[in-house]
Amino acid sequence: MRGIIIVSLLSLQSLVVSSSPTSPDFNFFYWVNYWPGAICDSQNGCCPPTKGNTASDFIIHGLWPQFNNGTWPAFCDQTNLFDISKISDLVCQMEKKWTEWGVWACPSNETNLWEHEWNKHGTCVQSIFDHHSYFLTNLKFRHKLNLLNILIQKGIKPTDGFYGLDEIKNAIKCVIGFAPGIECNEDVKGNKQLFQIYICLDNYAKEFVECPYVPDKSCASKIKFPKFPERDPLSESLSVMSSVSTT
Ligand code: U2P
Repeated sequence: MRGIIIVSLLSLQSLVVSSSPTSPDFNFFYWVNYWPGAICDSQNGCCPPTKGNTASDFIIHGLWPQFNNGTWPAFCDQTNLFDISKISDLVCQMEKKWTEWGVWACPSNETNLWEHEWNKHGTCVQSIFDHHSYFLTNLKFRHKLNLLNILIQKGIKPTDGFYGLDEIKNAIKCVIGFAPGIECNEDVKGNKQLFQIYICLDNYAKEFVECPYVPDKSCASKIKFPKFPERDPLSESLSVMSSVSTT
């Protein structure tokens, strides 16, 4: 009798193991947000999102699977490319938090960035996410973590002032427990400035973790936190180059 119970338990266990989702074949995630001001003042102008929010804030770039050695998979599945119909209930939220501030093409195309992020990164994480859960996970973290507020609370404001790189990292570490990676670019005068923030998540994108591989993204020890692109009070549009390709 006891033998039968043990055999049944073992077969039940193998059933559970074989029916659970496959485990991730990458090591962790970068969840990356960018600061539009650093795009616009690196080029003397930029193209604001045509729809959605242009309030001063960080914007989602994407959720990127990573390997511990600093490399990453990309464009893993040509058979399941971006399909907006699978995320139609999320579009309103994405228009607020996940927009594209273009520098090359105006007007910027609302869905370009979403399509690119799914095709490049989302197709590599299908062991844990489908279309909907990939985009929803980004939005959930965006609601959970207000990076601009975290910095402002520590006196780090987007007013073209300079702040210590460690000061910025520590402000975020105080809240999530782990230092983020910071990517800089240069303004037109050559000043290094805050461009993107890399938050590390475990390989199921559930928890913040210590970055297994810290991206070295060309910052200086003091970096500029650029202003958010300003509105043109006359046209109600942003004072950038949005008129270029609409003519
Ligand atoms: O660096 C260029 C682009 O490659 C992707 N990337 C970069 C670094 C990294 O550690 N992981 C990673 O995925 C990003 O892809 P994107 O979605 O922007 O095309 C990054 O911008």
